[in-house]
Amino acid sequence: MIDSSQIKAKAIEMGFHLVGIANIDNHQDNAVEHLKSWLAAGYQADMAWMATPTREDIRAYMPEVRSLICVALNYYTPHQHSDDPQIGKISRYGWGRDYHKVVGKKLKALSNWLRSLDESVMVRYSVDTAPIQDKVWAQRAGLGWIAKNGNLITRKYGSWIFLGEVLTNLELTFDAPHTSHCGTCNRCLDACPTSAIIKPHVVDANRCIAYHTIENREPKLPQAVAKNLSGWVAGCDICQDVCPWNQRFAQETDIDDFQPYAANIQPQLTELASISEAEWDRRFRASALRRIKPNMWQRNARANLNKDE
Ligand code: B12
Ligand code: SF4
Ligand code: SF4
Repeated sequence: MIDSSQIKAKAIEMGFHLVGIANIDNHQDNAVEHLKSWLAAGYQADMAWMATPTREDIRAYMPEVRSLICVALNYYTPHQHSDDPQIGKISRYGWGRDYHKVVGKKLKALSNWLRSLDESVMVRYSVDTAPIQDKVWAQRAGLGWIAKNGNLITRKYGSWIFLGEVLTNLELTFDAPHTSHCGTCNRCLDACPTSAIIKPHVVDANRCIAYHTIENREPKLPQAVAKNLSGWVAGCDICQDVCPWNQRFAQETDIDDFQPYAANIQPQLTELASISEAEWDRRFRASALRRIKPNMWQRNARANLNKDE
């Protein structure tokens, strides 16, 4: 008999900061309906892959799944962004080593350990690498709540965490879903420079700086976004920076891989505006920022320098 507390203890021993177990049935959170209405409204912009039906049905991804072991890794470091208009802002999530690699390596180790317990154990793991709603399952596993700014906030680390999960056929003891703690606060909605949080919990990617700097492959950014970039060239942390939970509870990570590469903290906009393929390749090795191609860095930097005409 494999015990849930044994699995949780092993996950913590392997370096995960939070772990919880989600039931795959009986949810009252309307997550599928919310996803459907978000897609129907076109808030996924050009991310057509968000509409894959598997995202709405975890059994379509793994028919044998009985439980999800959800984990979080804190990535916060105390470095700060610069307000110098010549310096670009890169989101904290991209400062250090690619989180897919860091979280993925630990998930692989946890999966291998589970498999070694009994030959009947089946596992699949994901860190935003499969069509699974990471935040929804993390809330169901009791790690934190999906907040008004669209991020999962934890009581211990705020929202500066990456999420991942192991799907398994094991029948485990489930944790209770986390309750919400935004209360009457609306700071993130008020602070978003492009009004991308169109109502609490709903982010329209068409307006979101994070979407446009990371995912939009068009040669030009929409005017409404370009003129409100506020220095951001890769992602955007504004709605997390203003959050009182982050201001009170952020704590430095103990994971060396998440310490920033020096060039990512205060990059010169003029350098990025003309970054070459070779320099991009050298600078963003083993980085989640590789998703942003050289021409996108140039576009994002030039828009901040008002040179995109
Ligand atoms: C698509 C995506 C994006 C898109 C869309 C953002 C979004 N909020 O959906 C873009 C490119 C904009 C984006 C940006 C960012 N992302 Co992103 N992204 C994802 C991805 C792939 C899917 C998220 C998703 O399912 N969206 C669909 C919508 C419908 O879901 P939702 O916004 O969570 O909405 C839920 C609730 O809000 C609720 N809901 C919806 N409507 C309503 C209405 C009411 C009344 C209520 C009560 C509830 C409710 O139901 C929904 C669930 O079905 C996940 C990885 C994954 N596989 O899950 C990472 C993920 C969410 N991203 C992540 C990160 C780090 C970011 C950024 C912070 C990066 C940055 N600094 O720039 C920003 C944050 C932007 C923001 N404010 O959300 C992390 C978040 C970690 C955390 N602490 O939450 C994730 C989980 C990746 C990971 N594995 O760690 N992202
Ligand atoms: S990431 Fe930036 S643009 Fe997107 S919702 Fe948050 S504050 Fe608004
Ligand atoms: S700023 Fe306020 S409303 Fe927004 S996520 Fe944080 S607590 Fe919730």
